Amino acid sequence: VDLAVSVGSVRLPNPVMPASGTAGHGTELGAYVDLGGLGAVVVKSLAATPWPGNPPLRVHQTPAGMINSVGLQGPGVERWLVDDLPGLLATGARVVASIWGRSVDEYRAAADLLAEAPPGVVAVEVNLSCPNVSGHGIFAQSAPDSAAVIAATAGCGRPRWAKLTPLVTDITEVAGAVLDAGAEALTVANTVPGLAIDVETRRSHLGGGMGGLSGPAIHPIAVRAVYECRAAHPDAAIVGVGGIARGVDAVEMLLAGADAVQVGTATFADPRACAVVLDELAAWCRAHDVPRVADLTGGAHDPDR
Ligand code: RRO
Repeated sequence: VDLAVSVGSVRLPNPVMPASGTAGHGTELGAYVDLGGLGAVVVKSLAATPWPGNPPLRVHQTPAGMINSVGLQGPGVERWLVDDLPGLLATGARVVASIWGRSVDEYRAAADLLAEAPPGVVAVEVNLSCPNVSGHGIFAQSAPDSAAVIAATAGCGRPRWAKLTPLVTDITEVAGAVLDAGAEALTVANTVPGLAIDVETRRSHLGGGMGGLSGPAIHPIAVRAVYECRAAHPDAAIVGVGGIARGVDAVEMLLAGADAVQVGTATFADPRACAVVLDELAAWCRAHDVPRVADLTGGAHDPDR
């Protein structure tokens, strides 16, 4: 099976990568999977400057899925370029840097610092949709705000993937705005804001209060959002993310319209989850006589099948 895919201008040997926030900032998953053998490695969102993140607890399990309020903890782009990136590139991984900011200018600063990153940083995912920036709304809930951030991040000098939230009235409108502003791909989608209350303390289980719900609960939401984006923007590159834990989940996301997929929450239960999804995806293609995994993309839209 030919596993190679393209996400816009970025050629990847296969379509499976860890979602931002699940593989740390460097080689954390390297003890469990061959990072160079994955499609790419997306690191946790970085700001221009170091950021401490939220107080504990930062993750909570519910029957529906996981809720996190990590709060964007990170070393900042400058330290990351020196402390984490060289080791990650040494694994042979294609690296996707994820950036965030509290303002258009903070996004611009983070992007500009990435201009000097080596070519192994193949793309920059612009995280417009973190639910845990205290005191701030979600950029991706506004098409004009999202477009302004994408326009401001061109200085990174590489393809930008806009990471969207599914919690909007019309995700295709935001998608159109970021594509018009220069995004090469859509990453669809981030976690969904949620809250879990400890009935004894009558307070949130999480130190940060609200959190982002992920895992199986959001899989159909993400598949729907990818499907809508593919239908509205047939030529867009799309990276599908949300509740992918097995090969068939990835097949479903590709059929909805994704060119590649990211594995997030499943990685916390099994750090080899990306490798499992990739192996099962390849086996599924063999069993179904699909010679090229790229041929699956958008298959659920094809009226002839
Ligand atoms: O760090 C976080 O709390 C976080 C981020 Br940046 C994000 O984009 N999505 C999420 O669920 N958590």
